[in-house]
Amino acid sequence: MTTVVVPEVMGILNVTPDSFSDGGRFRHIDQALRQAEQMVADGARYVDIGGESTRPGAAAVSLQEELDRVVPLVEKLSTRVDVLISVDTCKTSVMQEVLPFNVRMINDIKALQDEGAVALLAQYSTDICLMHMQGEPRTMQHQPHYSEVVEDVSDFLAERMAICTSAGIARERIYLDPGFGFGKSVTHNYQLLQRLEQLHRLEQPLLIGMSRKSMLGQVTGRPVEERLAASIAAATIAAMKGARILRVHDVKQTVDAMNVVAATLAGDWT
Ligand code: 7PM
Repeated sequence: MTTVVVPEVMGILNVTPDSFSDGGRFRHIDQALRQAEQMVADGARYVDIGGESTRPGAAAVSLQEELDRVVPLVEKLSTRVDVLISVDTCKTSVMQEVLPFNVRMINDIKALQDEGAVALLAQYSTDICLMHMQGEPRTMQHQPHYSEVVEDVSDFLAERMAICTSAGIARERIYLDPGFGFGKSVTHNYQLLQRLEQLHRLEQPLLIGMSRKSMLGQVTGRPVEERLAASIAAATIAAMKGARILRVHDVKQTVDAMNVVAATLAGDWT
């Protein structure tokens, strides 16, 4: 039997009422727990919990509101569901409240740039995802500009990683993410996907999120609720280019695709 590595699947569990594709259906904890259980049954290794909408143009969520949405869910999930918990936040005070629970990853679209975030994470052993974003969520899609997008994203991630390791965060804890859709034109996104391998030069595992994003809507002409096939294509491409974790809405279908990738890479089925 040949063993091959295909990406782990991270299911997106959004607890924001204005989440762009789930319409706030998971506002209630019980529903969120059931959703997490289903994701595990479908083959997710992680669930990613985010209480702040990062939709381009979205209003910022207050700290108290984010805490109210996220902390009780993390607490219950950590004792009741056998899954690795990722918390999607860029606020140091939210990290501080969830880290004492059994959290495996802090997924930060601002790459630990909030004050005190790096120092806080240095005191824990949680994994960290450092994501690239140009600008701020509210305005990031207005005229994104790069001298060379893959180089620029790579340089940013290398710099954030250096700041983390200098503060005492072990390299083994760090995942990198080019941040598809975050301050990028459609062309920038496809240049990043075309040359994803280039990010392996940083020698860290890659976490990739393209599920239902507008880069898929643009090339298919589909609205967000009709982007499953495009999302599976994008996930498969990222897998073939060596991504370690795929952050997705549609866990079951993505896991099926990853089983096809695994059989292909192995040239075998077991
Ligand atoms: C509205 C627009 C709501 C965009 C949500 C989003 C990523 C992430 C998000 C990603 C990592 C989405 C995004 N995307 N974290 N959080 N990487 N690490 O489509 O690509 O889910 S939020």
